[in-house]
Amino acid sequence: MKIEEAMREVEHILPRKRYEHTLGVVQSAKYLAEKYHGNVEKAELAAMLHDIAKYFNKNDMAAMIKKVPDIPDDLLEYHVSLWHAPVGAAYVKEKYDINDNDILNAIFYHTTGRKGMTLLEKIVFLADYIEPGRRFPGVEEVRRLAEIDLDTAVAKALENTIIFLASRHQQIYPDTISAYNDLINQAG
Ligand code: DGI
Ligand code: FE
Ligand code: FE
Ligand code: FE
Repeated sequence: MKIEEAMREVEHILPRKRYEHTLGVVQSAKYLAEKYHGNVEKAELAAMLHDIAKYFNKNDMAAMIKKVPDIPDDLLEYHVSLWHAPVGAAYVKEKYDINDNDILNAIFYHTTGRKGMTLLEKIVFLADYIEPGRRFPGVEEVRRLAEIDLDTAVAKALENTIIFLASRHQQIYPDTISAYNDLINQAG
């Protein structure tokens, strides 16, 4: 699938605000892919499609999670805001015949991350966090770290997310913790 085609699809599927966020993620993903020697084309396409399932119906998403073998069913026990990432990956695979696992995994893990994230997964995860339209406490520091070191920036974004969720008594999905543990620098 070409980026222009993906853009037209997403523009029709997403509300304007979410579409604008998506364009911001594409811009940041391109920037990070160039900076950290990732695949720019794949980064842009994964970013363009990453939130495609954001407003899918909750029951439809639950049905898809149960049906698709690649999506762990334990997600159903966690917050609904996690579902659109794996569901989006399964959707673009089925609907647009995207079979590139780099791209699919970058979409699949864009919300939680995971242990052993690929370069493309880190790029899309971080781009989603720091795109120009994002304004929340801590984003400036992660933007600054993104200029210095990719892993440090992803780790800080995960740390902020974990602290934010815990402070609101929200569950933390195990992949989020695994991603964090995997990326923080152990001092010996
Ligand atoms: O879809 P976006 O709004 O662009 O961003 P996202 O896909 O990164 O995150 C969606 C939401 O998921 C966001 O409010 C933070 C939340 N989230 C991220 N990791 C976890 C999480 N929520 C829970 N409950 N557990 C997590 O591990
Ligand atoms: Fe998302
Ligand atoms: Fe499943
Ligand atoms: Fe997003």
